[in-house]
Amino acid sequence: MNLSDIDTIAAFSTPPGESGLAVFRISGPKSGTICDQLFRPHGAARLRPSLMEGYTMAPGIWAGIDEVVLACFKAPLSYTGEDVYEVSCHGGQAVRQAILDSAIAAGARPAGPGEFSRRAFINGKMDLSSAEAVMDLISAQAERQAEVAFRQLRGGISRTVRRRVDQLYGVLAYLETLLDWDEEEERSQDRAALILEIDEAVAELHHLSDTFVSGRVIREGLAVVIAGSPNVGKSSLLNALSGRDRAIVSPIPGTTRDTVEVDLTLDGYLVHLTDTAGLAHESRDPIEREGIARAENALQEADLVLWVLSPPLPEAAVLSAEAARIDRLLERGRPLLLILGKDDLRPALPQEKDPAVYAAGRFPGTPVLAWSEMQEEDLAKLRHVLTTFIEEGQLEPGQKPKTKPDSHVGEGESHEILTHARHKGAIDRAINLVEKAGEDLKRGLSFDLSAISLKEALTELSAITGDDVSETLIEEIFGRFCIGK
Ligand SMILES: Nc1nc2c(ncn2[C@@H]2O[C@H](COP(=O)(O)OP(=O)(O)O)[C@@H](O)[C@H]2O)c(=O)[nH]1
Ligand SMILES: [Mg+2]
Repeated sequence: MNLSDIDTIAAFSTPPGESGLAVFRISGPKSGTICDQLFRPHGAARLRPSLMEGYTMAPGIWAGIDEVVLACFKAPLSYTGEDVYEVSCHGGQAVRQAILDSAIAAGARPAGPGEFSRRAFINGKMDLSSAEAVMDLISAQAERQAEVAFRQLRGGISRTVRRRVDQLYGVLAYLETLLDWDEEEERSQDRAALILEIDEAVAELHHLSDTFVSGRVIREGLAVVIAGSPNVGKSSLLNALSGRDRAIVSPIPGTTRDTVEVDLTLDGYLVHLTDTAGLAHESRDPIEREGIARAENALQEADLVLWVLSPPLPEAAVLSAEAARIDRLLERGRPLLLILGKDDLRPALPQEKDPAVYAAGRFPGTPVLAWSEMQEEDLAKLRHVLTTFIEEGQLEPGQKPKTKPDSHVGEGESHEILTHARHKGAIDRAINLVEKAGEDLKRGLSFDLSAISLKEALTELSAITGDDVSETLIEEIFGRFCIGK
């Protein structure tokens, strides 16, 4: 594309509303000329320094709009790789509108979502996974989300992926040299060396793919759903965990009729907590029935279920209906923690009414946690169980290595975590293809077959970094960005 074909885009990078300052950006070949029309520096500055104070003007009229600071970033040393001018103005609706209108009148076009970052990607200022991380960093609510996004913004995923790409290109080159030889000359040690390299690449790719379990939870948050019979203390549990009186608590069964959702952070991780209407009883009330249906839906989406069983246990028929519901969740492999609620009441209970005794007999092997809102240490224990679940992907600590993001940002590249389904999908498809290449080699098949699989795997991996990517995918990714980024 010819430089003169590229238009100059402009947008506010700060959100609408009143603020002390707002940032307006112009990027493209005409941004300098546009600024000459919009901006008049204080005094008679002849040279254009990189930072200037002055006024923005309505072009042609030279009526002042606002007192501003103008920063110039000359190509290619700018975010987009083009000439970029950044105006820091006062953040009010009228000023913002006047500056945007003036820039458009002077020849700029309003930028679409993600257009600045898209230009940065096209101009080689950042790779695709780093550009995706920019948006993750902007939308991060919890510390760990931000931490992982920042690592990816700095190219963590790309470096890890490119190492595998380089390794596989090496294998491919080796294969292609062997392809030029006669079959007779093929040496078994060449085949063995190739298989070894491929196995190593597959192991590394699997390792990366496995990080998605905690990576997805870090980026999207952990969906925790509290369920159980009416009046067992579910809403009290949500309030205790969130530290807010978010759900109404009362001794009247059926108080919570709809799902109640609250977002909280636990040790820097984002958790979406949902309280549900009591589940395990028949109801004729249509509103309560709708509440129960919504609870069932929430359970379908849960990453983790906290099922509360509290004393006194209900009569046998009701309890067995509840147990059948728990069985169904466990059969589907849904991670579930039995919360033995109202633990403070347990000492006075007869054995047959004790949820702990019941749970041990009916659900052996299912993790349990004693809980009372009266016992302060229980909250710390529950928070610990949840954090462990996020970090280790299981409720019982200490079995799997931690995949917690390495806080030593920039040092080494060993602990990259996949957080995007797009990246995970590409890695998994690449694994299948590389594995196939290895199997074909092991079976003594022609090198051509393995070369074809490897090339396809390389295409998959290159789509992560954007080194080989379709226009449609670029559109789709940057279209999800906000305007001004
Ligand atoms: N003794 C005791 N009472 C509790 C505890 N948690 C909740 N409750 C009481 O149990 C009743 C029902 O609580 P609620 O949270 O509304 O239960 P839900 O219907 O399951 O949401 C309320 O009167 C709460 O004060 C607890 O840990 N110990
Ligand atoms: Mg409730």
